Amino acid sequence: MSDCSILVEKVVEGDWKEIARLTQEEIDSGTKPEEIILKLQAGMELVGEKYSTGEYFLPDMMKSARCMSLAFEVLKPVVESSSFGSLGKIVIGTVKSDMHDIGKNIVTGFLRGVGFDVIDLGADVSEDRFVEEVIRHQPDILGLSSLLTTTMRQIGVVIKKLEESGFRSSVKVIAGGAPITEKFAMSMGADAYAADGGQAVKVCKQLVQRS
Ligand code: B12
Repeated sequence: MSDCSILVEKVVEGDWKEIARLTQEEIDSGTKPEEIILKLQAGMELVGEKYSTGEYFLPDMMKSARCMSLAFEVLKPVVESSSFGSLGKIVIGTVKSDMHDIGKNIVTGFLRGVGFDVIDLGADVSEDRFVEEVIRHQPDILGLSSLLTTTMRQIGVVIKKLEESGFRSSVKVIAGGAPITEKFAMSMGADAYAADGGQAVKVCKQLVQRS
């Protein structure tokens, strides 16, 4: 099995020009999309570390983000190709003041791939908008993503707003994102947590069975 090393190298270097072709080659050689995503995610963690230590700056992170997004554009049709009926409805978004959406997009792809109907609100979504969309779409699950320690408490703010609006009991809330742990998600009042797309599929299936 391939270790996706060229692909990871390109993502870490922020060299986006050949990313789409290399990703397609990786798929064609039989590597599972989940495997490719996990490897690329590890590459992005390395980019984050380089940013923390001052080796990389914001433009470097942006170039790597572009690579990751381009790779996922190629992976998306493979991950999302589903012939199942709807398993349930999910509204998902990244919380207010947080622009990170790559992980959320990947989770969305996985959930759609197994047959969930997912309404993606994008990034930087306010608590008011989350509540409005829950009222409008009446989803089974609300997914909240946060990548910054400065925005992770916003998960609790959204859940509190849902409580105040009287809609908390109508929807299960799942939270995720690099700084989020199961313990933290629960302390914010969420029903569930998942660390990645694969786990999110498993947990969301359990959540709809329980409701
Ligand atoms: C790419 C990136 C960016 C890109 C984002 C582009 C985009 N469209 O998303 C850009 C360049 C814009 C960016 C900007 C910033 N960033 Co940034 N960024 C990253 C980086 C390198 C990778 C994130 C990523 O895409 N990872 C790959 C994906 C696949 O992984 P993931 O997001 O974790 O998602 C997985 C899981 O977490 C989970 N998941 C995610 N969401 C959800 C939701 C649900 C419901 C579930 C169940 C699961 C789930 O499943 C996903 C798939 O497996 C991280 C480093 C890191 N270690 O995370 C820093 C990082 C998050 N950024 C950081 C910082 C500081 C910033 C800036 C403040 C920098 C600045 N000075 O401006 C800004 C903030 C902008 C803002 N307001 O949001 C810090 C945060 C530190 C902290 N303490 O909070 C990090 C950790 C880098 C570092 N080491 O310092 N960033």
